[in-house]
Amino acid sequence: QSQTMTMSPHDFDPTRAEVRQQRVAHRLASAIAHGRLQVVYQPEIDVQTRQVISLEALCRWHDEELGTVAPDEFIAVAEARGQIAPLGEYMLQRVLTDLPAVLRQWPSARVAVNVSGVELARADFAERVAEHIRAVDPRMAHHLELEVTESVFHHDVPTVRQHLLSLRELGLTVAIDDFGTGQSSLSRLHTLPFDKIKLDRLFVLEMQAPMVRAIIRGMAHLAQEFQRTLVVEGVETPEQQAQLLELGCPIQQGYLMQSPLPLAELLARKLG
Ligand code: G
Ligand code: MN
Repeated sequence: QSQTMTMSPHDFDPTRAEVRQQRVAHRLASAIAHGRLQVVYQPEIDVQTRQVISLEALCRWHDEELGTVAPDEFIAVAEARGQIAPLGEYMLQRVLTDLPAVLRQWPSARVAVNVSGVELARADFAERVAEHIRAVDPRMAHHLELEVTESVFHHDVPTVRQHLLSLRELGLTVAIDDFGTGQSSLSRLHTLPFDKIKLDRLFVLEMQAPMVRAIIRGMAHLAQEFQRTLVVEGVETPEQQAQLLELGCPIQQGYLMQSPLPLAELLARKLG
C-alpha cells in the first residue's frame, strides 16, 4: 500500500498514446518478421525526355488488427522502439529483390530508399548496406539511392557523413529529401555529401508567389553550378508541371505523373 503511494500514477496508468505505441510496436515487429509490409514505388520523371530517373520505394502497412497504419505513425514508433534498423533492412532487401525487374524495363533507373537519421547514426550502417548489396550483386550499388531527411541533423553528423561518403564510393547516390523545410536549410547543405536535392512540395504549393518562383529558379541554378540533380516533389497539376519546366526543373515527382503503386502495376504502366 505504502509503496503505491510513492509511485507516480504514470506507472499504473500509461496514457492512451503509450498504449497505442506499444500495440503498434508489437504488431510492427511481427509484420517485419513475417514480411507483411507492402512496398509501393513512385517514379521521378524527366518530363522533357520522359525518362524514368528513379523509383522511390515507400512502405505501406495494413494490419489485420490495427487496420491501415500511416507511415508517419509506424516510422516514428519504429524509431522510438528500436525497430528502425530491421525495418530499413527489410526495405533494402525488398528493393534489391525488385531491382532486376525494374532494370529490365528502365535500364538506367535507380531505386531509392528513405533512410532515417536514427539508422544513419548507427556505427554499422554503411557496412550493413554494403553487405546486403554484395550478397546480391555489387553492380546494384549503382542503382541504389538513399534519401535522407533533415532528421539526420539531429544525430551525429560526422558519423552520418562517413557512412554517406563510403556508400557513395561504392556507387550509391545520396539525395537530400524534403529540402527547404525544417532543419534541411541552405546553411547545412554543404555539410553532407550528396548528389541530388529533392525540393519539398511546399514550394510547389506556394508557386503563385513570385519570390517562391525565384527561389525555385535559384535552386535549379545552384544545383547546376555544383553538378547536382534537382527534383521537385509534389507536382499535382499540368500548370505546375509547365511552370516548373520554365523555371528550369524538368525532373519531377508527384501525383500528376504517377502516384505510388506496387511494382507489378507500375511496370504495366509503361512510363517514360
Ligand atoms: O518525405 P517523402 O517526400 O519521402 O514523402 C513521400 C510521400 O509523399 C509519400 O507518402 C507519397 O505518397 C506522398 N506524395 C507523393 N506525391 C505526392 C503529391 O503529388 N502530392 C502530395 N500531397 N503527396 C505526395
Ligand atoms: Mn522521400
